[in-house]
Amino acid sequence: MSRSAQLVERILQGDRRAAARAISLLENHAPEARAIAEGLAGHRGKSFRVGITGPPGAGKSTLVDGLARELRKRDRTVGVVAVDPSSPFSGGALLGDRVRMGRALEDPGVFVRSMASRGTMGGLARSAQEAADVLDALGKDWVILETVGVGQSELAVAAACDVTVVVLVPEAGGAVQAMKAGLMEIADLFVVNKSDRPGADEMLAQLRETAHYLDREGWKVPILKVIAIQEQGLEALLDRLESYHAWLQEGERLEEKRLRQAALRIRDLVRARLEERLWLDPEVDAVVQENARHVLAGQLAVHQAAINVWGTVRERLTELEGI
Ligand SMILES: Nc1nc2c(ncn2[C@@H]2O[C@H](COP(=O)(O)OP(=O)(O)OP(=O)(O)O)[C@@H](O)[C@H]2O)c(=O)[nH]1
Ligand SMILES: [Mg+2]
Repeated sequence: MSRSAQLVERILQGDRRAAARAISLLENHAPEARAIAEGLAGHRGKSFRVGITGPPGAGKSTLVDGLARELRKRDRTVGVVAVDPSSPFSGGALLGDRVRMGRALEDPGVFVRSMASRGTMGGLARSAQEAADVLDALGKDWVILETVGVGQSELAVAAACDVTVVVLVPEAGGAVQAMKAGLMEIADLFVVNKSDRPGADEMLAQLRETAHYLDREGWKVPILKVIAIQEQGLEALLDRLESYHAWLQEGERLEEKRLRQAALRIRDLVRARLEERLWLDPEVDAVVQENARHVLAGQLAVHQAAINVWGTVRERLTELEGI
């Protein structure tokens, strides 16, 4: 049996160290990464995947910690992938998250992993979902992915889950701010955290008005008042998440949602690989540079330059090795 196959075997038996190791190898695009991903392919889809996102400091980690403990009370095991935008480190939980998620971490039924969003070469969504795949294979009933809701790749992490929870706070500038950040489109459920602070009820009212227009194929997007730090509203939140899970499992909803997401993951990977291959290819780059000079000299419209580059791209594509 190959080393990757052994690692996958150990993950399937619930070996946490093997899981941690596999996540690192996947994250670093190690030579074994592809074999591990292939080994895991037949073992995904069992866990309920929850994306939690929102502005920096909204209380997401505090909420995840509370949710994890609440889930444990209901006898569910939990995996957490926390994407930290500020951290240049990767591998293992970071000190900050260790402190904030302290209580949940002591429980063997909970597995927490932090990853840095820097240096993932635009493949953040992929790395995070692959880490979630590992925790899925490890047998965690729920896998929660926490990302800060800034930037497309961070939003993509949360949007690629079975359910997306958007965490807002009273002082975040209300629903308008959330709309601008692209959070409205991806939310299946809103949490107004830090509801111990002034302005919480206004925020709730504003959100209710806006969320009224949201269309989620018949799912009415709930808006919940939470004080994560006092563990208030967590049971209600978990109840709603369970309802959403049950709703998804009616008919083909879950399957269809996952199918759309799998298609997105495939497109995303092909696009990333294409760009890596093409824009780093010296021949293509030379044509891009040459055309850029012509554009600057007023000899070419950008559109025409793109057509020229496209010609070279088509030729090079047939010569480049596969992904
Ligand atoms: N007043 C109040 N403070 C809270 C609440 N929940 C979390 N906090 C505090 O808000 C701060 C940020 O909490 P985190 O859980 O780290 O927030 P986060 O969204 O994970 O932060 P990033 O991951 O850095 O974006 C901490 O000081 C928490 O103690 C709450 O319900 N009320
Ligand atoms: Mg956090």
